[in-house]
This record gives sequence, C-alpha cells and structure tokens, in this order.
Amino acid sequence: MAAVIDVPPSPVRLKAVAAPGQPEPTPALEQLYRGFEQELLVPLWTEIGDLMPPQPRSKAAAHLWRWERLKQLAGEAGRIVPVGRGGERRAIALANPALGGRPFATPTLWAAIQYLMPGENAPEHRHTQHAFRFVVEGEGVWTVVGGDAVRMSRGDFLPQAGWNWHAHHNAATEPMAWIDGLDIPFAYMTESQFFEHGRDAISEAEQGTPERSRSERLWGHPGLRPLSQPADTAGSPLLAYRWADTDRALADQLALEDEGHPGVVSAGHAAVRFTHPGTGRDVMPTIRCEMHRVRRGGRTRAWREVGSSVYQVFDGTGSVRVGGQQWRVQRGDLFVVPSWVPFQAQCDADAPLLDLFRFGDAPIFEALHQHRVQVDAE
Ligand code: GTQ
Ligand code: FE2
Repeated sequence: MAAVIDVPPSPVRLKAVAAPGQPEPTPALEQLYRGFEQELLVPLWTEIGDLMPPQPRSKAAAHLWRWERLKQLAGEAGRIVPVGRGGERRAIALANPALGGRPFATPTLWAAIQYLMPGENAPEHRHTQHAFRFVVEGEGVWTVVGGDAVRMSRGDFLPQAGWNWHAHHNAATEPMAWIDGLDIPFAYMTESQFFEHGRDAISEAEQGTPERSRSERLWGHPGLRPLSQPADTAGSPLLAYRWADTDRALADQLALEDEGHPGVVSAGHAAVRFTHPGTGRDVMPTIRCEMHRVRRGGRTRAWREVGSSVYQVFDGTGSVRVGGQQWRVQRGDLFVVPSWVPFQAQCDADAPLLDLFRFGDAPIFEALHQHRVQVDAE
C-alpha cells in the first residue's frame, strides 16, 4: 500500500483577481497565496471591504412574520409536541432568512412564540441569557421567577434577567401564546453561556395565581424604591410592567401634545422605554424594550441606529418601512430592523392608533461607546 501523507486541506482559500486595490495577478502572487493558505494566513487587502466597511452593513435581512400563521403553527405544536425536560420550552424561534437557518432573528437577538396548553408546566431552569416575555393577547399563564408567581396578560411586559430560576404554568382552561425575547445569539457568538436545570415541578404554593406578584408589591410603586432591597442589580427586579400603566403613559403624551405641551418624541409619535426602577437604565444589560404609539394618520420620523431590533405590532394597523421594504401590518405581526437600516412607521388614517412593541440590543453598544443614531435617515 502506498504511504499517504496526511495533510489536512487548508480552510483558507485565496484567489488572485484583477480588481481595484488588489495586487496584479501574476504567477508569483498565486504562489504567495498558496503559501498563505498552507500557513493559515489571510492578508488584510483581500478582506478589508467586508471586514471594515465605512458603516454597518448588516448580514441580517429585514423580514416580516405574520402572527396569524405563527399562532396557527404554535397551536399545532401544542397538539403534537409535549413540553418537558430536554427541550425545556415549546418555543418556536424566528429564523432570519439571511442568517443561515439558525434560530436567530438578528445577529444578537432571539425572538420566539411560546405556547402552553391548559394545565401545562414548563420546568424550572436558569441561564445567563437575559430574557423577557411580552403578551400580545390572552391570559392564564403565570411565570414563576425565583418562586414568585407573576400573572401574564395582554400588554404586559415581563423581564427575566439572567440567572433567575424560572418556570411557566398555565392555570387556565385555554391555551396561551406569547413572545419571548432573549440575547441567545449574542451569548452564543461570544461563548459566554451557562445553564442549569431546576426542579421538575414547582411547589403547590408557587402554582398560586396571585393578582400581584411579590416583585410588584415591592417595586411597582412609581418613583418609590424599597429601602430593604439593593438598587443597582444587573436586571430589573420588577417582574411585570402592566399594560394599564404603559397605555396611560402613552395616552398622556398624546394628550399633552393636543394641549400644546411637550411630551412626544415627534409630532404624533409617543414612546416610552421600560426601565430598571432602581437605576433608571435599561431593564436588562443587553436588551432595550420600548412601546411606541403613532396617532391616527400620523407617522414616526425615519431613523437608523447601530444594533438590531425586533418589533411586534401590539394594536392598530398601519405600514412600516424598513430600508427598501414596506409592509402593511396588523396585531401580532413581527418584523426585524437590522443594524443601520432606516425605519419608519405610519398609522392608517382609519385606525385609532398604531402601537408597536420594540426590543433591541442597543445597551450592548451603549456600554461599549459604539452606539450611533441618525434621525431623518433615508
Ligand atoms: O421561557 O425559559 O424562547 O429559556 C428560549 C429559551 C424561552 C424560557 C425561549 C428559554 C425560554
Ligand atoms: Fe428560560
């Protein structure tokens, strides 16, 4: 048998091409490139356009998912796929069409529809990834965070900062769907994740269905910090931001505009950010969450910023423009705005309002002093 010299093929592939800014393709250059390949070397001059563009050039695509279809498929999963250890959650993630089929809505963010049948329990676990739930419709599920049962109802925003134990429990007679947002792709890319299983079943007491959670009784009083608690925690200690409060804040901004007072971000566009009640900063170190309201026939200014976002239409109808794409949208529809791609929303003339829930990764870039916003971008 002939001896085989086992040289693994190099993953580096370099081709000498005639192009502006590239060295003239000659046999000597080809030979140089074969040497680079053998020694696993890549020169800057073939890569710089992709690696160091003048401004962010997202690999992610602007894309829209229709809520009706997501709900239908989640309901089928509810009938076919059990929830339990291993898979942990009946959560179905949005896969950005330009991110290789991975369950990544954007390069940093996970967005999923989660579904629980009546009486079902999703087992307890914890992970370093930061998470939240947002409820576009329905009720009946309590998310149990560190033993504190938190009601989930339409319009509620429920942050769960990393490393908190959590389980979910459907105490009602109907199935319930909601969306999850997490920084799973960011943690995956940076190889920083930890995960632990908790108890398979939470206690009877934790399966209670209190109207208000312990966290809300401590932290849910505007401008009042409980002195028994540390203030500067990584994520928000307030486990539910209720729709009645969010709705009133947005309605008040538009009413102030009607009365000729400042309050809106731009004409006809009210907005609030969900904040950590102890620090006033974002609810979680990696994820920013906001609610935007555009009045009847109104529109937002167009803007773009560093970092990606996912939006879910909470109420109303209108149209949104993401770069060169435009969609008509209605309740529950989800869409992605990639980094540095202009975004603008408009409320229909025959709709009372357009409410948009938004989450994004801006806190990451702000912490690194890399965040930029450009308003009225085209
Ligand atoms: O509900 O705990 O969509 O851990 C992805 C990972 C939901 C959850 C997701 C999770 C959860
Ligand atoms: Fe989880």
